[in-house]
Amino acid sequence: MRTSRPSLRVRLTAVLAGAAAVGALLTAGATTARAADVPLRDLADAKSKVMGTAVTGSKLTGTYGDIAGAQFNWLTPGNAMKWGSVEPTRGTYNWAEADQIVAFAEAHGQQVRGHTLAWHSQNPSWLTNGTWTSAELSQLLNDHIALEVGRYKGRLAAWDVVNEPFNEDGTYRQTLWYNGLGTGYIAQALTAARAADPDAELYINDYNVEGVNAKCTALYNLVKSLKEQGVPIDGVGLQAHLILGQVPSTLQQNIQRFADLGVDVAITELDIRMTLPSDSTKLAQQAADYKAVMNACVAVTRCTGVTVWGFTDSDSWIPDTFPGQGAATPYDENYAPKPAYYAIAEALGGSGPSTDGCTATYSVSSQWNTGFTGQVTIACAGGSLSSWKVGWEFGAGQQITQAWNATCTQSGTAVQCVNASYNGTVADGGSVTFGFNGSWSGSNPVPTVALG
Ligand code: 9MR
Repeated sequence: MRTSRPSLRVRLTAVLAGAAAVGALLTAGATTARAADVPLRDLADAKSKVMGTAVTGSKLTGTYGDIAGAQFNWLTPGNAMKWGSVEPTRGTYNWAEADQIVAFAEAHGQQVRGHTLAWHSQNPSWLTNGTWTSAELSQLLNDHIALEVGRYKGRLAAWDVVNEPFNEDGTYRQTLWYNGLGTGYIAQALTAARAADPDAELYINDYNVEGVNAKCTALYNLVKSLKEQGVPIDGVGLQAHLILGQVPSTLQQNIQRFADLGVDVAITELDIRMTLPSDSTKLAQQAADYKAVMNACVAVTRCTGVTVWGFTDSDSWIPDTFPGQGAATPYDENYAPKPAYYAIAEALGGSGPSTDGCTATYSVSSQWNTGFTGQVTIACAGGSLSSWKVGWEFGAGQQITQAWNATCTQSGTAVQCVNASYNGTVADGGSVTFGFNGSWSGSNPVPTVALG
């Protein structure tokens, strides 16, 4: 954190007091009640981290708005602050969605991450199709930053000033800015942003820089050189658009090396995509992946926190961009929290889903000389579940050989079964049953089953 200004933490604490009542009210809503014994934002705050999400302004009502307000203490406009959104025609501005998101954040005691000022994508066509001298381009960049950062001066905690400046091999991306102004556009943009809002933390943000690789090393060398030159740079954003099962093993080490340079690190756009359809095995892997990313951030003091790039699968860029891929966020399309949600909560010191009002009952339905068929019924009365997991110990050498309507694994005497992709939801007053075949010899006592 920079020391010349009140830290983000101090500013957050000031607004969170006012937010507590709002958060408590909203978590009582039907959809989130099962999800959040303690909202993610409160768990994160207790760990001195922030927990954010990208949002779409037009959706910030109903369940989407309730969850965004109750679970997160940091918002990033997914598209609303991009140049193409705010100045589609030269000199004609549209701030409606950006203003709305900032107002929503302030009403919910949340910080906002501005996104983004100097990028090669989602620029207005008048800008990209124009012919500009270096002097004109330089003026356009300065004016845009002065106007947009100035508009929200004192209200945004951070800005992704420069977005995605590198190619995969670590060379500079050939963009409007690089081609017209050389590498100097980066220092220029940062300097202009600092002048327009001295209190905002200024970041460079990129993807495929989560693990140590050529692109990330280029970013590291750039930040080092900017620091040495006294250019205002406060942090590095690791976007983290990840693929199932592929969290880089060097993530924590990489966060640490930036921290050691004297800058903050934020995970800015986390999502973890999978090949559709999702199933319980993939969702369990995704939960483990989310937890690994959270753990890496929690482990490094200068990692300020994690923002997910959309919190629900109904508001994610993945299916449009990667056909056949999706289910990348912590909530499903109907706003039910997925295993990834609970993994985030657990990494922040919280617990898994509450099973209050629900029970699991084990019975043997048939038995023969070496084998048996058993079943477990999960029933809810006064509670509900959006996913479930049951476990027990086979104390007499029994062994599961086959299961249906659940995925069961046995390790030694310990059995664990999780819901299939289609039967995780148990409504209040409803029940779900799964079955299995097992082997036995000697005796086949009924074990005690734990739901959790
Ligand atoms: O989520 C954004 C999506 O709605 C847009 O269509 C897309 C266009 O490029 O940009 C998405 O957000 C991007 C972010 O601004 C920068 N990093 C990559 C994100 C995913 O493309």
